[in-house]
Amino acid sequence: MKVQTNFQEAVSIKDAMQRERDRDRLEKEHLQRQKEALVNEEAKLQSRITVLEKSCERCPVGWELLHSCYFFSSTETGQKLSWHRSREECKKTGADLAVIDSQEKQEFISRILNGKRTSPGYWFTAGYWIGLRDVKTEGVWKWLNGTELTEGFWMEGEPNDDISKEDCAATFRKENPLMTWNDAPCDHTLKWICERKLQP
Ligand code: 2F8
Ligand code: CA
Repeated sequence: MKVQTNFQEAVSIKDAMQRERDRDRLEKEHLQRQKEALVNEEAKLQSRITVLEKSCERCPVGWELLHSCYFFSSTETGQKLSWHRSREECKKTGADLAVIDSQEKQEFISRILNGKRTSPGYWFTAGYWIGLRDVKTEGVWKWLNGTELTEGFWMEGEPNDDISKEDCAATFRKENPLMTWNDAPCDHTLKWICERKLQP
């Protein structure tokens, strides 16, 4: 009888231990999954920190980094200025109007503009001045750094020197990121994009 009781006790202890082992196994798997999720999350946060640190270290707050720092004048205030006055505003911050002399920069700027809300009114009132003009010789477009335009990202039919008065270039929020520029009269008022070189 005693042997029988001992045997039953041993069986129930074994069952209990087995159940405990199964619970531990499930708990371990659950913790393993949680650990993997946390490791993933940590990697994502770390890469976000790296991007933010890179940009904060190198550009002032509110400026965007792509080789240089870029500033887009405020959509909130809606302030618009002539090309020259816009340039003066950039200069006050140690910058100048943006030189968009590569497809990479053009796509970067278009992506930022496409993330902004559309302004009401005619499309040609909602652009941003850039550092490009053809004041010296009509049709010869020069960047503010003195180089001549080689690759332009003009809208269809532009530049057209409308009413023979359009010597300054602006970029707009357009669906096609590679066709966003228009030439406009330099005293037309628009927002602006400044570019500040990174300190070496
Ligand atoms: O149709 C294109 C034409 O649209 C406007 O004129 C109606 C623009 N004007 C200004 O930006 C001030 C022209 O530059 C543009 O070519
Ligand atoms: Ca035009």
